[in-house]
Amino acid sequence: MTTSEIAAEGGAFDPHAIQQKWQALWAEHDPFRAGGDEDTRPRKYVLAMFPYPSGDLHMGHAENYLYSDIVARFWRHRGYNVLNPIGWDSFGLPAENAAIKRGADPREWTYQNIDQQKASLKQYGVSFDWSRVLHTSDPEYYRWNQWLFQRLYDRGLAYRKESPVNWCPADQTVLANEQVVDGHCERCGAEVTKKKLTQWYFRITQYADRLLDDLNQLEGFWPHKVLQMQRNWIGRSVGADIDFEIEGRDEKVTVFSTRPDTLHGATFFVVAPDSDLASELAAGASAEVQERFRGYLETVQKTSEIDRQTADRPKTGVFLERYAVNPINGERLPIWAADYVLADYGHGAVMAVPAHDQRDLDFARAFGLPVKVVVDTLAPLTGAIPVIELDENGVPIDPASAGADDVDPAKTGVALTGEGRMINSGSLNGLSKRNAIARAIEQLEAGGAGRAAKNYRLRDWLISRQRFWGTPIPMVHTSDGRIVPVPDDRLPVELPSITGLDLTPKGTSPLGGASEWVATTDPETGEPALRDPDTMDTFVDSSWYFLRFLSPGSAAEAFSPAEADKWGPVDFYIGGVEHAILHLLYARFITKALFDMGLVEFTEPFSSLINQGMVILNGAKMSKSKGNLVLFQEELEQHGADALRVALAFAGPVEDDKDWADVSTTGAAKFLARALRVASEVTSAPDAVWAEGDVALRRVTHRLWADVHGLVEQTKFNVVVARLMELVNAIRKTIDTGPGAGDPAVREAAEAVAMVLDLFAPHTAEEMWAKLGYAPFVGLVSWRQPDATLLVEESVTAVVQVNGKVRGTLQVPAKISSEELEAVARADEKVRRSLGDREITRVVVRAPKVVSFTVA
Ligand code: ANZ
Repeated sequence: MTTSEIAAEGGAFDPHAIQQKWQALWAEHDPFRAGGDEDTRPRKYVLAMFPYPSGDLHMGHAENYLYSDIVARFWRHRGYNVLNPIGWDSFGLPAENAAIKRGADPREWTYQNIDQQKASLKQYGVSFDWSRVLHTSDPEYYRWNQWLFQRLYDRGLAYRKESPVNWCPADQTVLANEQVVDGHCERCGAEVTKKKLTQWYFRITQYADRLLDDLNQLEGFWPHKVLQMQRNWIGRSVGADIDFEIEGRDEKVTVFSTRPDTLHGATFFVVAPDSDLASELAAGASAEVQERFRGYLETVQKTSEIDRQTADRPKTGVFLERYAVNPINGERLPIWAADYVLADYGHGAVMAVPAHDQRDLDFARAFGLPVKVVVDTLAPLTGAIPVIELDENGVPIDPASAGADDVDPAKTGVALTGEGRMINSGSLNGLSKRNAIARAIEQLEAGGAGRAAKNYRLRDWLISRQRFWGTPIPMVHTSDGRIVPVPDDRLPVELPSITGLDLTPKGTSPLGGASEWVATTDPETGEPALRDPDTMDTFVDSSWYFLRFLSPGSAAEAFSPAEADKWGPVDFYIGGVEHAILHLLYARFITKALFDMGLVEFTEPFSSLINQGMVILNGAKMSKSKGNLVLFQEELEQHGADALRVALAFAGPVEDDKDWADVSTTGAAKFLARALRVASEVTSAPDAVWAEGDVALRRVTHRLWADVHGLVEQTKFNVVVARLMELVNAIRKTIDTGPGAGDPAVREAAEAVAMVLDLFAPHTAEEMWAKLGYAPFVGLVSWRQPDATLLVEESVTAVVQVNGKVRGTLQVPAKISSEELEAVARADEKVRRSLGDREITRVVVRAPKVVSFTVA
């Protein structure tokens, strides 16, 4: 059915006319603007992750901004002063790549798309506070990225270093670890290589412990999966740093180990081939080994980190003809270079304990190195529950009968990683693994050869990019080799015009080619100097944008700490699970850094988080290349905003994927037409006293009032829509076959529909509200309280028959299910007596009235 047919059927439902009318009124009166200091209502900050302006909105956006709008509208109805802002994450590669293709300015593409998305969001009826719009690519915004950079630089949290970085050969830019997925560029899919470059970093590792520990506060408020992904990403390991002497070298080499208890079992030593240490050690070896090492290093440099960490890959390596000395027993350990040790984890070197570490064992077996067991994993620990192992036939292996050979890792190839008691380990002998770890650390500390240490998988955040369309890094390289910040009063460092600039990726920033722009002066001496040509990772922009919304357009500060105190942290944040790691981790880090600067009073930016599912089509992800897109604008034009919104909200739980093939926009449009029609039929006067009305209808209305708060707070939006449909049907029934349209209960119910429908179909809801004789806006009306006397469940009398004779009656809730009714009947004392122990051959249940048993 088309909308015009629906309009004909519903009488007055013309979604486009209603939409235009109410959107014009909202634009004129601005009812959804957040209140200022004069507003005494409590505050709520509702936020959906801001969009990237790539073309028009898609169905994923439709879903995201619908959900945040439902929540924003809900809190307004609850009497809160709600902040629901919108902005654009408008720097980044797609704009630049589109510009290169068409020889245009990335600005044009970006701002055109922003305008289109803005118009679409307005048509969609989202209750944003439009007075706070921001675009991260505006100098007025990115100047504060530069300010943030300087504040981090002041505190040693922004720094430059040379190190091997992930390099995307297609996009010709560096990538953060987070932007490398399975060895490939997250954006373009090209295989990522390593390149040694000097880059700018943010020292997020300094916050690793806090980023990890504070996740506990979010338990129950963020999806558990996201918390777990953050934990794994930070990847804290606890153990010891142990210093080893290297024969013929003055400086000691430190290794990180989670198993200092196994020090006596170390039989060799491994360094990452691509570490400086490996090259240095190799340089002292024979010509032949040097040659072999060089060849090996070349292969390793072409191997991805993922491959290097793959467990079942054959082990490779080169003996460097050098020895390390075990600090605990003076044993000489041959030093190998092998690629399973990574240069940038721990210290890029390990003590190898083949008996108890699988990778070391594989290596030892491949190169014939000794294996020494130091933990007897067969020795029971007091109080420990014995683990019974099964052989390949499923027969329990008796630990007492298992000979040492059965478990010797050198023979079985299986490292002993379990619990047990220390053996062959001098003074550690007899201790459990856990106690031995503690004792070994004490011994190392006492001997000055080691200390307790933690290690993280998390790396510092590489923020410089060799691309044009981003925030220029506000640093200056002086002619005498200093690197100095651009003073605050000279910010922003604005991007130059693209005239005469070649944006094609070349491995260095295109900004370097803007010679007039690059040429500047040393802020301290006034001597000629050069600007840093790199731009910032766009995740910097989104790491603090939620604070900028609090001080829209301020030229004096990035955000007002006083406003942050009033509004922050964000109460309800919603977005895609694709941001589970990067964006959230960076925003959490920057919030903590700002907390340490005394600028915000909270340490976590988002108090609660929801990840919405995806909108898919026939089981498949929608994509331009597959040509299976459902177009937002088309849907909007065909069915109107409200039908689209209701259909999406009704399609299923927020977190689930929604298959557009199962979504019924026509069904939603019909429902809206019915809702509007009942409102127009109401004949009683506004502000009626309805205590007298039809009780059955009143019960449905008040059950909605009783449940709706909880349902929305648990984001069960689809259930709320179902309850609205139920209520509209009940109203229809009362009008058609009950006391009629003049009954006060009809008005009461229709008003409830309008007030709650506002969450999903705000234009229709406003129209209903007007038809019911009230002044706008229903979006600002406080919701009603349920009448407790109407919530008591209605009960009915059910009859129980045995072989056709009435044997009992039961008082049961009117809504009882057949299963429940049968169970209640079977449990009834009188019924049980008349059934006796005869066999029941048939049961017929007609809830809530009859249960009929046939017995033999
Ligand atoms: C000796 C040892 C004995 C180890 C044992 C483990 C078991 P996680 O838990 O991932 O932090 N290691 C240290 N640095 C490394 C590097 N750069 N590349 C590869 N491996 C490295 O792992 C920590 C363990 O990984 C460390 O503890 C070290 O091996 C190894 F029975 O030291 B262990």
